[in-house]
Amino acid sequence: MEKQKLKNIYQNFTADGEFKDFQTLVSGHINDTYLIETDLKSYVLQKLNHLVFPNIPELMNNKVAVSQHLAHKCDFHQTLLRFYPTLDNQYYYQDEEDFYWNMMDFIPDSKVLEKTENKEQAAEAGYAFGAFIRALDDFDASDLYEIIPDFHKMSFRYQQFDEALEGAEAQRKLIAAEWIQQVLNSREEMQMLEKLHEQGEIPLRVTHNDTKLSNILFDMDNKALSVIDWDTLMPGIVHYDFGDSVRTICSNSTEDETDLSQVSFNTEFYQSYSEAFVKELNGILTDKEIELLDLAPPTITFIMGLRFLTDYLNGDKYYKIKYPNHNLDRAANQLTLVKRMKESFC
Ligand code: GN1
Ligand code: MG
Repeated sequence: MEKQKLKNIYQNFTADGEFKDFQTLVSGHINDTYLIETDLKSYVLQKLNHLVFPNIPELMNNKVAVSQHLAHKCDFHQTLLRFYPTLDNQYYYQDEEDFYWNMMDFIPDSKVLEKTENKEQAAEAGYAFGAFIRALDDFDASDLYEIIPDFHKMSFRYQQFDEALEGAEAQRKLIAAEWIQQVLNSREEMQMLEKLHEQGEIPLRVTHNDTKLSNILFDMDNKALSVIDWDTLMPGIVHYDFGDSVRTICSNSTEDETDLSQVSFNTEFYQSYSEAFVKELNGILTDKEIELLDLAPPTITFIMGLRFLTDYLNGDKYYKIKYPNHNLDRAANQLTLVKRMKESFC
């Protein structure tokens, strides 16, 4: 991305400071994110992927509404994401190539963790994601636009997988055969949470839907500062957020680890994480929600494996990849982690 282009985009937002320089931030598989340095302060400017997020105006409405809601919560102590409007008073800017941008404050003196290093960090993460859900307990979930319908719905993800399998190149199917078989064998079992949800046993809440470890900013003393990446804020069940957070926080390797013998589940981190999460949500979660928590990590980790595998079979159209079999490697990693989780839970 050239400097002049970013400067032009930055100048369409109503922020203070003269543009000086930028850095590309490595963040996620979907959007392009830049740090903008000005003479006064720094901002995060982000190009949103409109193929993944088809309704950017609604996505921004969700994020701004949540930011405003959280700003009024006296007992919510995280640093809030604050979004900037454009000169046209909208929270997104559409450039000449029809790409959409949004901008927020950069949160200084913060870091992201690639992997959890100790159980104190795991607990800190549990408090952070728990507090985020607690603070949104009185936000009416039906006021949020469903940005990606059926995002964590297993039967929908299986349907996408079935279609991908049907259209996949023979060579890809051959290379991925072991993982395809595992997915085909797990269809019934993996839809348990969805069935319970459909039976009305689990309440609908406002959920973050992308609760990976790297979506928490920590300060230099390893205290959680802020939950970030609000693109997928939607109505959902607590199990989505709990399961997705355990997937990265309680894994001994990253999602990109290709040596599968290194992929294992950290039960000590799981205990610290889940205790903190449940404690933070004391009085909010129902007994049924708590009872079903253990079902969530293998289910949500499986869904990620399924989605990576589907994208591999589709020819890598959804997630950014760094090398040809990247999505397949991620799928193998996640499906292996599911096995390790199930061994631990039994
Ligand atoms: C994507 O782009 P990023 O890393 O924030 C994906 C999540 C996956 C994640 C896997 C909108 O999130 O669902 O869990 O990759 N986001 C979307 O790391 O599909
Ligand atoms: Mg995300």
